[in-house]
Amino acid sequence: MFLWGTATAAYQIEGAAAEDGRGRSIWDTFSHEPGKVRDGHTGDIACDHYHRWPEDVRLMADLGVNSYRFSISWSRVLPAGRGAVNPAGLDFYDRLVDGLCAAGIVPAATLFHWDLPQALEDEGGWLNRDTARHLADYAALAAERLADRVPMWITLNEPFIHMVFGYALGTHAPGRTLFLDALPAAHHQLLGHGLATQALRAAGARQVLITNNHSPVWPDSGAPADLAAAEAYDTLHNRLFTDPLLLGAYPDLSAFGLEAAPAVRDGDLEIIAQPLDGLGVNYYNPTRVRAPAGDAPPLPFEDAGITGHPTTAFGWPVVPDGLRELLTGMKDRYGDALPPVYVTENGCSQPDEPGPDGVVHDQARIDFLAGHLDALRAARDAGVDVRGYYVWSLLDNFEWAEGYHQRFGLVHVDFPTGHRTPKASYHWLKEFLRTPER
Ligand code: PNW
Repeated sequence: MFLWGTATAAYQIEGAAAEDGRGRSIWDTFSHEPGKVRDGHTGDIACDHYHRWPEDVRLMADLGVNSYRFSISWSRVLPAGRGAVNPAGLDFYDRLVDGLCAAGIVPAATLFHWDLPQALEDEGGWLNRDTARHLADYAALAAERLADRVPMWITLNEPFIHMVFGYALGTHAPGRTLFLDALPAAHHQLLGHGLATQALRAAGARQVLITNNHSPVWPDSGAPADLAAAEAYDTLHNRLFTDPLLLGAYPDLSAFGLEAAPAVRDGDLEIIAQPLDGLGVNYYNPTRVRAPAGDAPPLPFEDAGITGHPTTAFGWPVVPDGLRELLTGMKDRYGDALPPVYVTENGCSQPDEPGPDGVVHDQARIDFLAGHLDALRAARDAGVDVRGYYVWSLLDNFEWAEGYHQRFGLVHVDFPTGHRTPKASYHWLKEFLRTPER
């Protein structure tokens, strides 16, 4: 059965930040620090999904999706990241999973969608190798409770974006500005993925995946310097987090002045490269890259920007065929080592306010989805084994450093009342999901 779903993440929708024993995460800390999130928005209340989840399950059932990708808040389940369990936290996900199953929706649970327990950050976060082991212990706990009903487990969401924004540039929690010294956070996340995979399987998880963010990379010209820049960017964005999983080795990092990936110990790559049941791929847009200006540039590439395409409210270029290019390119690169692919996120932000008729006429989102679904079809027809597609996102939600300013939902959410109204794109997708040929 092809999985058609919507995706969300705990900190972006749940709210109830201090309720029922939930511990603090790095996003609670970061969002409450003045100047970090636009207009001081926080996820304290968000979509109040913690209380309104039955309505959200009904919205998905009515939409006609057969799967839902959500994330578990680590600090709701383990307030200090390890040690004492918060039973009320596990109970919440238990109720949600039961509700999904009753509605015929296959749950796909992500363990880590960027909301590290603050207590673990205080010990170094992903710069500390021990965090990998704590992820595995948390994975075992979650799976022991839920794996009888949750067939699909995703260890990490976009470790690349988490490393770059959280540890290299500091625009996301935990707000560190380490630039290339952030790289141990790459290896420790991957090690955590490997250890968590073992723990999940031991606890009865049927399918284990990881979700990586990928972007087709376009050189700005055919000049050798631009080609080298594109290759360097491709290494960082696409290969750094996927080669170790599928090929058992890090890509060549010499363009970054490194002889080897930092923090790697003997035996780590065997743990990281265990077989996967699927690869989650998040696609938003391609990246055009050129050679950097100056004599001693900090990085071996520069963003050249993409013109000639429509853009989302975020300013991201809309290039539907990039999804086909990405998926067929991954099959070319990894061949038989590429497991079944699940597009675990794809979507766009739009300034969606209801019109005078109370309806959000998000035609640009309909065009976005129609184009990307065509590209998905083309990739499948070209022989890529794609088994799922999840729209980001079910609801307008807390869009990280942008707060509530970027709206990605198929369903409009009025903040802070939390009132939900399906947008035109929701009705369009519902029709799409009803058609037998897709
Ligand atoms: C993803 N980029 O993040 C995340 O998984 C979601 O939580 C998030 O809400 C969604 O995409 C929309 O932003 C990304 O700059 C953040 O390329 C940044 C990028 C890509 C994905």
